[in-house]
Amino acid sequence: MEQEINASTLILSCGDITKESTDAIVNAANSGLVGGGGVDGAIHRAGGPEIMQQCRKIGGCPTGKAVITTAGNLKAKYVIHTVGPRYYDGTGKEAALLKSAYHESLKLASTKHLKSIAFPAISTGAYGYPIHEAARIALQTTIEYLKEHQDIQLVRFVLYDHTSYDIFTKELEILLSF
Ligand code: AR6
Repeated sequence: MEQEINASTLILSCGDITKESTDAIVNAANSGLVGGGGVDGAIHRAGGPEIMQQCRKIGGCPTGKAVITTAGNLKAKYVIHTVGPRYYDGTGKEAALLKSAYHESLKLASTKHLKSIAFPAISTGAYGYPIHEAARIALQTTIEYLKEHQDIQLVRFVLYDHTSYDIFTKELEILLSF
């Protein structure tokens, strides 16, 4: 699914984010930046050791913030590592922290003058965030950002499976209907 938002294009697609050739791809990392499973493991495996070397130098990233490294052997130029919240019961700061993870990643892309960025569905794997709610927060935050900033031309959400893709598509349709 593709949608123009102000001066930018928002695309939902299904696949493996490590294959993306956007200026940056976003990693769903942990606060130690020590690597792990899921999309984090896939990015480090495909990108090679240079990414981890830079992560070690940076030393960590608080939940809701973002840092940037090279993309090593990947097609993308940079990896933006952000840390989404672990989901407990939704009564804490989960929503605010997930929103912040997307917002800080977009801000970092703007600071680095990047024109395109690809996101996975942050926090919806090992961190257990319910996917409908996570999709709404991801899309709402991105749409708000693109309405306020014209510098990023393309934002892609790369969903790993068809169920996630369908949920993101439905949530985007709902948000656009308002
Ligand atoms: N491309 C796109 N999406 C992917 C890929 C891929 N190659 N692989 C998995 N996903 P997760 P989190 C999807 O667990 O929940 C790690 O161990 C996956 O289906 O990667 O934020 C870190 O080190 C899911 O929808 O990230 C942290 O410790 C989404 O990516 C912790 O997991 C996010 O799942 C972070 O947990």
